[in-house]
Amino acid sequence: MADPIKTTHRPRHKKAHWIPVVAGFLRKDGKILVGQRPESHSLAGQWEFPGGKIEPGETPEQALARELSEELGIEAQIGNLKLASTQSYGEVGILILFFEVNFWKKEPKPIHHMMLEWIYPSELKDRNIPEANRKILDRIFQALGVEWQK
Ligand code: DGT
Repeated sequence: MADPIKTTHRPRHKKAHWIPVVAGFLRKDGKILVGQRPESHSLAGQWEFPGGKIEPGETPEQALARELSEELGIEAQIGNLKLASTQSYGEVGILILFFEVNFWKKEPKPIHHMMLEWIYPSELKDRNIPEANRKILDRIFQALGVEWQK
């Protein structure tokens, strides 16, 4: 008889491969910071929240502080965990943890991104954003305390 609670199509001998990612919601004057992913990377040209992969040995907060320093040149104080999302890219899954970032020193610079922009959250709908974020846009709006209209 077929297993009624089977939830995965992955063959049993294949190990799951997950990559943990952190991203930050940086807010200023009702706007949020997004960066355009560089040409040389996956999802090139898409607008993302600054962040990146957690390295072994790091806490999520340490990883995000490091990524924001490397990518934006800022010294950030990482706030609360607001949201989590998963997305599969072929054989690999990513788990993204979104944190609010309310305080930082220095002005963000596009060290890593093609471009940085402060946009109103409502503008996210019309941007080319990663599917991982698109599919939870309603929850992103809720986390940002913004009215969600389709
Ligand atoms: P990659 O993906 O191998 O070209 O390497 P990186 O270093 O460009 O990727 P990285 O470190 O930005 O990893 C973040 C992964 O999470 C990447 O696969 C894109 C995905 N992602 C989905 N939404 C977001 C987001 O809002 N922010 C960031 N930073 N990454 C996101």
